[in-house]
Amino acid sequence: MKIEKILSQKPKVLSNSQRDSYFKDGYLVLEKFISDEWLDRLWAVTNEFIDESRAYTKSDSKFDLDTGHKPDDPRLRRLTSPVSHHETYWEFASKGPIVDVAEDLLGPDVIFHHSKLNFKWSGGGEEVKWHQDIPFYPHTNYSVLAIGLYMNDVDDEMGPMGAIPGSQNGPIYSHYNEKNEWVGAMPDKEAANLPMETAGWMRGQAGTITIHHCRTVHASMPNNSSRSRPLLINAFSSADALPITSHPAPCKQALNLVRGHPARWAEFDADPCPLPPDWSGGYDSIFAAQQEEEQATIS
Ligand SMILES: O=C(O)CCC(=O)C(=O)O
Repeated sequence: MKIEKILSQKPKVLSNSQRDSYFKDGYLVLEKFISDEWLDRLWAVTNEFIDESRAYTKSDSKFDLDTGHKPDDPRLRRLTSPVSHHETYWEFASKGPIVDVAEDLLGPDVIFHHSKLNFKWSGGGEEVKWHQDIPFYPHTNYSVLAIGLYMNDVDDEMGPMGAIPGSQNGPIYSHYNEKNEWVGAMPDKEAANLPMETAGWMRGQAGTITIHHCRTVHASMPNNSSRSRPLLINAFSSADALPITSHPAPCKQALNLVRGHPARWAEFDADPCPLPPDWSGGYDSIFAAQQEEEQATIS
């Protein structure tokens, strides 16, 4: 949906200056936006999954294991598609307070795209290199965003999300390497030219949410602290933004309408978007792609 049209609707939870800031910078942080009650519920189910992962010795479509993962010392990179694994995650993604935020920034008709829980474990949890989300899942227009929830307090040592302000209005970069292999990150040469000194690093207490536009260039550093940094990410689009490639993390909730009405018209943006590989045969994770492990995948 076009920005002017979104802004013509009365916001539910954001102020007009917060909406202006999101559209100007391409990201927004809302400190302690999620209640302790929600956090407790999400932690209860997350702890169950961490326990379940102890029995795993290799990554699969559910658990992406970090180096050194073992039964008495679980280390997870990601729980893929949490909404597929527990109703609480889906309730949060489809009825939780983040849906109001999505509506204020995408317009009244909102589609759920995918979810992931990136742990960035203590003592070296992996970096996420500079990238944009939209090359992983191109849509007919760019009214697409991701909302992250910090489930722990996150400071500079813990690999907070960083974004380059205004980059959502700049080029969309190739996420392939010089051998034409998908690596899920901008080429190092291009990343070196980013105005790094302008990057906004999104720290915050548990319950803080981060919101980034699908074209915003973003990254996060390794977590060298002794605390893990679980970030529960849910991505949404305006209903008039239709995916044009296979869904990288298909699940029964993918592309469900979570607010408003189904679109009767698709909106097309003239700005071209690079295409990812064909995901129809499945995928791994951004971590595997960026570390150039066997297979490449979703942001
Ligand atoms: O977990 C993070 O710090 C960043 C995640 C991210 O950018 C992504 O999964 O697209």
